[in-house]
Amino acid sequence: MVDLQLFSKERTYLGAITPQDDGKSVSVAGWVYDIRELGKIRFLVLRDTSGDIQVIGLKKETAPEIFDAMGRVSRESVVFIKGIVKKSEKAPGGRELAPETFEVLAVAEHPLPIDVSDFSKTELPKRLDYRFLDLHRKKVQATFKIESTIMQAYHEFMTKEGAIEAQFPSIIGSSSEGGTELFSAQYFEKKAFLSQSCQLYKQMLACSMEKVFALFTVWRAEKHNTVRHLNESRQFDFEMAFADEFVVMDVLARCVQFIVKRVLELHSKDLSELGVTLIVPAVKYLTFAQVAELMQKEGIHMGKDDLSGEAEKKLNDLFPDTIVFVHDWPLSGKPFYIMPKGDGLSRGFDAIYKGMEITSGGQRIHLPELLTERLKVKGLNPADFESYISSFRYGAPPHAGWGMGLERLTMMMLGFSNIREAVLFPRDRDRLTP
Ligand code: AMO
Repeated sequence: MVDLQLFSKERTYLGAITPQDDGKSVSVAGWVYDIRELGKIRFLVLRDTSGDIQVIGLKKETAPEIFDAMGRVSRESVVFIKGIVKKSEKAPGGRELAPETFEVLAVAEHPLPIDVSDFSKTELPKRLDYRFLDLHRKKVQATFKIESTIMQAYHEFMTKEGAIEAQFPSIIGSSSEGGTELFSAQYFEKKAFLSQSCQLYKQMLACSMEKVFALFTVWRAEKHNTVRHLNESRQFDFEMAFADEFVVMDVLARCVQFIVKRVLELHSKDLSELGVTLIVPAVKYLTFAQVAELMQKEGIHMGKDDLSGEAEKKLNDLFPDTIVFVHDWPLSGKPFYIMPKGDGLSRGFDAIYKGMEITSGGQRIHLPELLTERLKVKGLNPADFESYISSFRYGAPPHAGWGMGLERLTMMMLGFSNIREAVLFPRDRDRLTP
């Protein structure tokens, strides 16, 4: 039986083994990716999260019980091996492993319910049904390693900006983005909802702590399945006092550029595994009216107060690898908390990256009377927002912020056509498990 405490101290990760380790004894563990039998030679490819190695069994040299076990073991079973590294020009990575012990820690049943090879053609819905197994695949691991770096880089960037990280309630008493798309919940004798965003809370916090950020889970009860919407998603939220929309658009541009740089620095192997070429995006500012004019010239339809999917794609054709900020957005197309700018315009914006909205934000209303009026215009009842409105009665500075979808950003950076590729366990109209 493998001593796990000892192993955790002695373990060598497969990706760290080089031809220079020739003759070295190593303890390794991982999943059996492939098995090949060539008469008196047995090859087995072992994988862990860092890489893989070819394990070679020779009928003449390898201990008979090990040679037998290598012939019996099933794909994706978990094995622990102690062995000697051998330099080999023919083996991938120029080295292979001659096993001296071979212990199967967990047998994978066969047949596997999905194909987990690097050339798998299993369709996404089936892969998601077996996500735990799908996660054995290199491409899938590369995706979530990169997504982890995206989250860490966001955290690092915000900390350097001097923002404080915050946690907000996920159960709320009234809508934060407008009346629709709310999941309701029973909160003792009261009716409650799952949070649509941390909008109202991050604003209240920014009015005292000045710069705040969160990675916050949101729930939207949108009934339609699309390739860009989830019913549970995560947002990078930022809010800043003494700022208008242009100040926070600049923060966003630098934030996304920082994240992309970090991914480029740390994930060249994962990016090539995914076949992705990534470059640090440029930045472009356009008013909504300018975009409307451009689209008219291009013959592309868009709404009076919203961009169409087609328009977002066109912006990417016109300005590739660019974060396109569309500002001076019509007031009617923005939520109740966005500051009006006059002439039917607002201080709200959207950011489009690689043909998709990744962020929306803007300057907020910090004036209680104006906020009450805007709530009424949007058909909402100011009485439901009393604590939020009154938070602006006692010294609330002008402030602005944004929310960026984690999965949308990952999806666009990695060129996925379906947002579900960027979520470990998606929640959509039909999917509640696993
Ligand atoms: P909004 O609703 O535009 O704004 O959301 C901000 C960003 O979050 C992502 N997003 C989604 N991703 C996947 N599935 C969904 N259903 C979904 N909904 C939103 C998008 C979007 O750009 N409180 C404001 C932000 C702010 O003004 O600070 C808000 O939630 O990338």
